[in-house]
Parts: sequence; structure tokens; C-alpha cells
Amino acid sequence: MYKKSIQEFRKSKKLIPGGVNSPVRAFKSVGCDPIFFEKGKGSKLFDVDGNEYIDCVSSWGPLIFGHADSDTVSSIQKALKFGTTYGAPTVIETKIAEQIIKMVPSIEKVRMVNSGTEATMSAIRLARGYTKKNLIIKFSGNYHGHGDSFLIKAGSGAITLGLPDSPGVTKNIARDTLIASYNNLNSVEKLLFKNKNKVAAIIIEPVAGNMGLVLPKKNFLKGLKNLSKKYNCLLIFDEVMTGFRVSKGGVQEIYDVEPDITTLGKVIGGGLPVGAYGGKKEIMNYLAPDGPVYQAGTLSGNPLAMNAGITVLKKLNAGVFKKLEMISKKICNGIIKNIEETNTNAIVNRIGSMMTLFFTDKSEINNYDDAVECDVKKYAKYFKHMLDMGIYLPPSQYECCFFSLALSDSDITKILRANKTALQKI
Ligand code: KE4
Repeated sequence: MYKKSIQEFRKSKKLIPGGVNSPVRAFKSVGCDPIFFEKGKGSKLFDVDGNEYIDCVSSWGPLIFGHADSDTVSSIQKALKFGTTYGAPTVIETKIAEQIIKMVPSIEKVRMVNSGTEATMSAIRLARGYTKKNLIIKFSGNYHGHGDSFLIKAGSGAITLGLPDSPGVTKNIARDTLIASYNNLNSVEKLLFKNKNKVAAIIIEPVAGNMGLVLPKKNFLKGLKNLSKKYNCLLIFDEVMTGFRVSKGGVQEIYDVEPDITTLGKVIGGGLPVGAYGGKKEIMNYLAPDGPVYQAGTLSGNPLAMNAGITVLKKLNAGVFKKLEMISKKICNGIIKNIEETNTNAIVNRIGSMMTLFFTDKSEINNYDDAVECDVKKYAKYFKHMLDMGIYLPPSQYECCFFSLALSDSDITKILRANKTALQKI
């Protein structure tokens, strides 16, 4: 069933660290060899052994319209005819900036980069330069990419592999990152009070997706905004995963809380490498070449990714999110019904098309401590059963499903049928 993938993994491990270009792809925490895919179309993925899968990962978020979306592909093909990159300004960069600013009102100016990590790294450098303060507050279980300042109690691949604090991050860097507990405003205020006038910014995943999906409790985000004002530091929303995914305007639109800086990625590249960060003019103007805070990138704003990105963003209308909600709600409700009917100790957290099934005895998962008590071994068994039945899930309990608009009713029926069988088996 997976013969060629196993062979390919043997080869890649000799040439690429861990055989993969991003750790979570190695399937380490689900205890099996990774699948090598060779094509995707719509809601389907096809591996090198010819197996077909219904994709519930969407490349960790970018593919909101599914694989090889015709509009996205043709926009890239058209741009390709004019070359791949110029390393100089192009009109399409202005257009996508305009589009992002229109969709996310808290952003008055935006800088394009090439990954979510670049966006978050640059955002905290800007916050530190603008406020002339050094400390940042992040939350345990939140993942903001692999920038040194963030690999402290980090989520996603770091928590998946049991490496929330990475070697190579110096003590001097680590001491400038303070750790608060998600959904716990007191833990934030204590740090702010103790480090008065030293905190440049609070950075948060306003909906956390890297310890599995964890939602902010009522008034948590508003409370953070108030604390950032009270203690005169910036509030950064890391919407790399949630931006343009949970709604047109992201989490900040749903919860009506305006951050000072927003980081973006994934969906805005339509599957090509793109990140972005933006915010108030007064802050963004601190960036070179006008301001003193330096940040640069050879391929930032490259025309292929910009064309793909703007094509996707322009398609994101109310009808799209209504349809995505219907698809996601149907899957979620079906899974909850199966959990009940199979008497499984599990709960589901969902917002829009982002969802995590947690194997836990708890009735709620609200933070990192709750999440790390989940039964990751049970998740691994569940993952493998679903894979064998042709359903591709995130290979970690600490990640999210990302549903795409390409999922059909028959896909949903297959997902729910496989889910029930897998729950009965584990
Ligand atoms: P990238 O550098 O991987 O493009 O983005 C980093 C990042 C920043 N902020 C948030 C909230 C993120 O979720 C991410 C990356 N997301 C993970 C999936 N949970 C990427 C998957 C991977 O590491 O391969």
C-alpha cells in the first residue's frame, strides 16, 4: 500500500535531515513512515503508490479552494510568461497590498515576505525598534515559526516532537521572551507589571492552532488589548493560519479586536511561499527604507506568488465562507455524533474550517497544559486507521484540520464513515 513512499523515505533520509524539509512531515509522532505525494486535484491527494486520499490538511491552510484550483493555476501560468522575478517593484505588489488593506481594516500598510516565520520575526523586530523595548510576551503552545525568539514553549512541530525549547537558541535571546498562559489574563498582567516599561509587544495566535485548535475565551482578546494599552506595549496578532481562513478579515474581524500589527501567510500565497505583516502607518513607517528598522528579502512580493495570492483573495466573498462553514459544520457535527455513539473520550474544537479532534477525558481544552495531557498514542492509531481508509489528517494531535471548499458531500460521507470505523477500532 505504501511501498514506494517507504522507498522514497529511505532515499530522502540519506540526503535531507530527517528525510523532510519540515519536521512535522516526518510523521514521527504518529509512528509511521511519511507519505510521498505526487499530485493533488480539488479535495484529493494522490501518493507515489497511486493511493487516493481526501485531504483534510490543505497544506496546513493555504489551499482554501483545494488543490490545483483552476483560477490560481491559470493566474500563475499567465504571470510565468512574463518571467519569474525582477527584484524590483511591480504593480501587482501594490494591488495585493491594496486588497489586504481592504480586507483587514487594522492594516494601513503591509510588507510582503516569503514565509510566516519571516513575518513574525520581522514583526517583533519592528515592535522592539518602534517601542525601544526588548521583551516580548508569547503564550505556551503558540507557534510563530522557527525564529529564535519564538522557540520557547513553542507549539506545532516543536511540541509534536517534544522540543518546545530548541538548542541553538541562546540564553540571551530566550531571556527576552516571557511566557504567559493562553486564556489567562492574570498570567499576562503579572509579566507586564513585573517588567514595567520593558515589554515591546504581546504576540498571540488569536485563535491558537498549534497545540491543536484552542479558542480564546470570552473577552480574552479584548482583555489583551486593554492590557497592551494599560502597559503601553504593542499587540501582535499572528494570523498566519487564521488570516483569510476563518473569515474574510480573520479572527480580528470575528472577535472585533484590533491588533497593532498582524502577521499573515498561507492563504495569501495560494500555495506559493508568501508571508506578510502589516499595521498602523505610524508603526509600519519605522521600516527601512524610510525608517530605521531593517528587513529585506530578494523574493519578497515576487510576481508569481502575488498573482496567485490576489486571485485567491479576490475570490474570498461571503458566499465562500458560508459554504465553507456548511462543509465544516457537517463534518464536525458528524464526528461529534460518532464520538457519542462509540463512547470515545474525545472532544472537538472548531472555528470555521479549522478543527481538532482531541483524545482527552477533559470536557474542554483551553490551553497548553490541557492539550499536552491528550492521548497522543490514541491519536496516532486514529491517524493511521484514517490514512488506511484514504483520509489524510494532520500527522499530529497538536495540529488542525483545514477543510477546503473542494470537499464534496460524498467526501464528507466518506470522512464520517471512516471516522466512525476508526473510533470503533482504537
Ligand atoms: P511558516 O514559516 O511555516 O510559513 O509559518 C510559520 C507560522 C507562523 N505562525 C503560525 C500561527 C503558524 O501556524 C506557522 C506555521 N504553521 C505550521 C503548521 N501548524 C507549518 C507547518 C510546518 O511547520 O511544516
